[in-house]
Amino acid sequence: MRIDLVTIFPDFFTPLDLSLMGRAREAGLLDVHVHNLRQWTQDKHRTVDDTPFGGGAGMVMRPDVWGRALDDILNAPILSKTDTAPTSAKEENTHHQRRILAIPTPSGVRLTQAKAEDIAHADQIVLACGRYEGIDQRVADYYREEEYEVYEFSLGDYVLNGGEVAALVLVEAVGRLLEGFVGNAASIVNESHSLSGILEHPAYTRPRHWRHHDVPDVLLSGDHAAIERWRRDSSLIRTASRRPDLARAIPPDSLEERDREILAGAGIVLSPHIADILISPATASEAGEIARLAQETFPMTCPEHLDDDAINRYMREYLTEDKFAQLLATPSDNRILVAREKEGAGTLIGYTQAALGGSNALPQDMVRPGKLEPGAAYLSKCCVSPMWEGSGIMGALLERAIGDIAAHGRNSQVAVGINIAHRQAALIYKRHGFKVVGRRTFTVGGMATIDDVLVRNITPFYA
Ligand code: JFB
Repeated sequence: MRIDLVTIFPDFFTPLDLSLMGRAREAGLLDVHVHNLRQWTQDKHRTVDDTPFGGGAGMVMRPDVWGRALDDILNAPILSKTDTAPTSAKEENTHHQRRILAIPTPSGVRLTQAKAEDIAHADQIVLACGRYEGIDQRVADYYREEEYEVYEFSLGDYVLNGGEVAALVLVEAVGRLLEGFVGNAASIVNESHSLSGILEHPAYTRPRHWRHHDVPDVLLSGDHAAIERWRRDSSLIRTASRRPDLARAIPPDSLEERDREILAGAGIVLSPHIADILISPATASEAGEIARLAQETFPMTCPEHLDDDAINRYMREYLTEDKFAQLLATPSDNRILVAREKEGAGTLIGYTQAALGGSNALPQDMVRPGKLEPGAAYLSKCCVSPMWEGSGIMGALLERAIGDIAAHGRNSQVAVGINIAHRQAALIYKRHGFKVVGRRTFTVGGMATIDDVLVRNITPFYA
C-alpha cells in the first residue's frame, strides 16, 4: 500500500522513520511519502490559507492549493506488494485501483477498527492534513464527485490543532494490519475480544505480590472454568462502569443469566429483545391484513365516552378491506407503509396511512388551525399492534412515514390529529418534533370527539 501525507508540517511525520512503524515498511508492504503542501503554492509568500467567506474567526485552507497537490498525488504510481517497480500499465488497466482521500476533521465520522480493516485493503491512502479552521469544504466534495473514496474522519470529541496527529493514528492502525496480512495473523484474530463490544479483563504478571497488591487468587488456582468466569465478570463490570454506551448496546440474547446478574449489579439492565422489523410500502394483496390490524388498534385510540356502536360504525365505513384496497390503488395520493417481523412468519406489526393530496387530502376542519399550511400531508394513522407497544417500533414507523411523504416532494408539512385524551400518543409525536397548532372535531360514527392538531415541518436534509 502507498500512503501519502500532505501537510504544512512535514516534521510531524519523522516518527514514521524511527522504525517504530517500520516492520510493514521494511517488509515493503507500506510505501510512505511525506509532502509539504507549500510545494504547490504559486505566490512568493507560499500562502495556503485565507479568510472565511461569511466572516468569523480564523483562516481556512485554500482549495486551489490543495487541488493542485491532490491531483498530482492521486495520480502518482503505486508500488505493488514487495516489488520496487511501479505497477505495470497492464496491471493498472486490469485492476481497479482503490485510492482513498482521507481528511482528518473534528466534524468527521469516528475512526473505528472496522474502518481501519476495510481501508487496509486500499492501494493508496492520501491523508490531507489541515491546519487553522480546516480545509475549504469543496476539496472533499470535488474528489467525492470525481469518484474517489473520500473519508472525512475524526479521532474523537476533543479539539486538536490540525490533522497530523490523526493521520499518524490512522497510519499506525492500518499499518499494523498489513503486517498481519503476511505474518502472525493469530495475534490480530486474538484482538477480536477487545472489539467484541465489551472491554478486556485486567491482566497480571509476576511478581505475585507487589506493594501490598496481590494478583487475584483465582488466576493462580489452575481452575480454568473459574478463571474464564472471573475474566468475563471483570469485563462486564468494567464495561458497565467505564463504557455504559457499549454495555447498553450488548445484544441481550448474547448474554447468559449470570452475565445479566453481573450487569444488573453494575447498574445496566438491558431491555428485552427488539425484533428486527422490515418497513415497506404496502401492496394490494395486504389490504385485508391491514384492515384487521386497523380494527384491532382503532378502538384503543378512542376516548372513553365513545360507545361501541359509534366505533363500529366508523370501522365499518373506513377501516374495511375494500377501503384499504381503494387507497392502495392510488399510491401517488395515498401512502400506506407496513411493518413486519423480519424473521419467522413475517407477522404484520404496524401500519401508517397518509394522504399527500387529491381526494383524501387534509380534512377541511384541519386547514383552519394556525401555522398549518394547505400543502400539508395528512398522516391519518400510525398504528402498532398492542403486543409491540413500548418496543420503539412506533417511532421507527413514524419516521419512515414522514420520510416517505418528504420523498414525494409535494408537501411542506405533515399534520396529525390526536384525541385530546390520548396523552401517550401526543408525547410520542412531540418527541418526534411535532407541535400543537390547534384543535379540530373528529366525528366517529356520528359522535364528535376533539383532537389536538399537531404538525411537523418537512425540512431540507443536509448530509
Ligand atoms: C482534525 C483540525 C480545528 C476546526 C479545526 C484541521 N478529533 C479531532 N479533533 N480535532 C481534529 C480531530 C481529528 N481528526 C482536527 C483536523 C484539523 C482538528 N484543525 C483545527 C479545530 C476546531 N475546529 C484543523
